[in-house]
Amino acid sequence: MLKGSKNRQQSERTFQVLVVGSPGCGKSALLHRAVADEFEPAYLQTIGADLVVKQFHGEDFDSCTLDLWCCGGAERYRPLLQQHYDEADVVMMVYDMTSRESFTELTFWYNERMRTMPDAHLFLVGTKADDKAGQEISTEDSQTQATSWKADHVTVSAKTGANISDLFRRLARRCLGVAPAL
Ligand SMILES: Nc1nc2c(ncn2[C@@H]2O[C@H](COP(=O)(O)OP(=O)(O)OP(=O)(O)O)[C@@H](O)[C@H]2O)c(=O)[nH]1
Ligand SMILES: [Mg+2]
Repeated sequence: MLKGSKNRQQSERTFQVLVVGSPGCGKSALLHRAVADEFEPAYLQTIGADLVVKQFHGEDFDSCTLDLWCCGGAERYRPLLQQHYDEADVVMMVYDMTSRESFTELTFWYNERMRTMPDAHLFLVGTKADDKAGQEISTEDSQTQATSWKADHVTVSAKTGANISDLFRRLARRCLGVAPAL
């Protein structure tokens, strides 16, 4: 189990998740689909940072709360996440499957995590899986990268909702220490 912390009013645990990735890769859309089950086609750039809280009620394992810290992908917002480095349980590295650049940029976040949050678990998440014609990163390539980074790997679509609940279920299980080994 990752370290997490106890909620003030509840007995369940709360885990801190940093959601990082390039501008426009789909971080906010992913979180919005996860908590509101809606999709916004227009690009509304995140200014500064957002906190999205997702409560997870496991059927075959304990419940938990995920604090998802998501900052705008523009470089000037990166320092906003630094205050959460110490308490991060998971770093969710998001890339856009239709953008090789967004995939390459994750190396920054991988190095940052190795330097400052070596104990945080990694998730590598590919978005926009619905856009088959635009794919620039194959699942094989990203799986190879995930294996070398010892990361869980999931590809999702916020547009269709595909794999979103699977992602958060795996995330909650990983936090609670009930996920199968990689
Ligand atoms: N087709 C498709 N488009 C998506 C998907 N997810 C996000 N988008 C679109 O991609 C654009 C950017 O999505 P955002 O979620 O705002 O990206 P972001 O990573 O939060 O961007 P910043 O806040 O600038 O860092 C929007 O127009 C979304 O509608 C997806 O799964 N499929
Ligand atoms: Mg955003």
